[in-house]
Amino acid sequence: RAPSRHVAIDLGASSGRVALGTVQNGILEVEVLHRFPNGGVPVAGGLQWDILGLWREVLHGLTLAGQRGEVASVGVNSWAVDYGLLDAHGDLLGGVHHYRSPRLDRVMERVRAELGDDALYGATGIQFLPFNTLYQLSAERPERLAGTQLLMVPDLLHYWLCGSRVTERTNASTTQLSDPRTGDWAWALVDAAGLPRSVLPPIVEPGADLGVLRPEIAAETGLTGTRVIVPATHDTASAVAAVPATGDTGWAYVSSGTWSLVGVESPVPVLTDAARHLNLTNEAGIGGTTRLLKNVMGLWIVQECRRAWNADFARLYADAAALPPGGPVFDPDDTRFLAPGMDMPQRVQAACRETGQPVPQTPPEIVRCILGSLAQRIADVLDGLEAVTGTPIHTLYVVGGGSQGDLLNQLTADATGRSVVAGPVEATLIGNLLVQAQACGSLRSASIREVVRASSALQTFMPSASRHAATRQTGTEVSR
Ligand code: ADP
Ligand code: LRH
Repeated sequence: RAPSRHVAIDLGASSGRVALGTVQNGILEVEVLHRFPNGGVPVAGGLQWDILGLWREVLHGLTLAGQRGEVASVGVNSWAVDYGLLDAHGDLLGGVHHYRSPRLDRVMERVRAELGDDALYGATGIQFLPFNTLYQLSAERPERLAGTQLLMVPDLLHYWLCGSRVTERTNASTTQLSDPRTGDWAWALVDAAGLPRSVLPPIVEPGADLGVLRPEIAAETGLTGTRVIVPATHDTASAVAAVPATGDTGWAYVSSGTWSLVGVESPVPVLTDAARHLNLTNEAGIGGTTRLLKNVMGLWIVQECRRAWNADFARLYADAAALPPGGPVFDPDDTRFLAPGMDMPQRVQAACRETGQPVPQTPPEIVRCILGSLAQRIADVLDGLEAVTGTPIHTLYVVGGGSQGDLLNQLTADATGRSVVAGPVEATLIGNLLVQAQACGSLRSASIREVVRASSALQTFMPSASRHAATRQTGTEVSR
């Protein structure tokens, strides 16, 4: 059977990539064609994304793909919650605000006081995070919303690629404006929040075919006949789709990058009081599944420290691994860590000092402290997930860029007491590509997870064992 070729565009908060995926005989080969950095741009007291810069990188990646021959489809995923506003002519109005922008100070508190937590959680099942799209829209000047249409970041790029204006269900779920039972917008909540219904585009499922590339894009990139097929456009949903687990229960995942998204897959949304008290979220997954998970602050804290020190990741992680076990831990989900800042190392030190613990001094000590704290927090969230679902978790699958960190993987195995299976690193790209391939009929009867398992190199970390006990399993590496 002829190979089927697809292009995935994965925009993460810290970097983006464009990759070519080839599916043949139940195996996926991924070639990353183009990588580029991403991050917030401070502007006029706020923080925005360089959306046009990202678009230029995407076009460059697509041109590289076009040089490789025929491509059946292309699809974009990105981080959640952020959006652009289009005017009646389809022009982007202003920029795309970053979810860490200070413009959101105390907006969530106001909306929660007005609408009530029961109504908000009951309608959406989404965790209270200050940057959810609901609060971002509530922070907009009303006249900016009048007569405009919202497109989430991947939807905006799909629009620029092919002209179609829709949003996709997994990312729509992160807005805290959609109903997990119907998959449609939670209209009563939209009305109660005073948002014009016309702002919200129709929702489509992952795998929807949006049509061919605009003629000028096809000509520019050499991708003639290529269709835009919507993946799970929320990066975490694509990553979870590519978790190499077998069976439906008994396992959890961490999608590890800028954030550590810790959760389980559930056949139905879990909107119980217990879930709400733990502030668990019910984001949409592929195939009608629910991603019952929690945002843990993740490697963002290390990223900001690295920026402050102007240091190299590999060196920091190697030096941190050489330190003796133990040491101080803090709560990484404290909101003090949310905003960017060159004082991130001092924030970590203050959190240790305030809880009467030894204060880490050197960069490796601080990194070690952050990783130990993340591992402990992941363990706490797993206990909460077990309590809420009533189902024991024995294996933890860690996917994403952070799964390359042996030290964090071992600390996570130790803190959770579960075996940790690390990889694939590019789970988001893989999930994106395989949803497209499935929509094109190229997987035949194989499930996405079967293809991932057959195509990935994984590494297992056992609790309390030394780091040298990590065992290699067979498989092929994703090329970098
Ligand atoms: P995002 O999609 O949120 O931008 P990624 O999945 O690309 O994030 O992961 C980026 C993170 O991966 C970085 O913050 C870094 O801490 C971690 N990382 C990258 N390379 C390595 C490595 N060799 N060892 C350990 N961690 C790494
Ligand atoms: C990870 C992520 C996460 C969201 C956050 C805003 O990249 O999509 O799932 O909560 O960004």
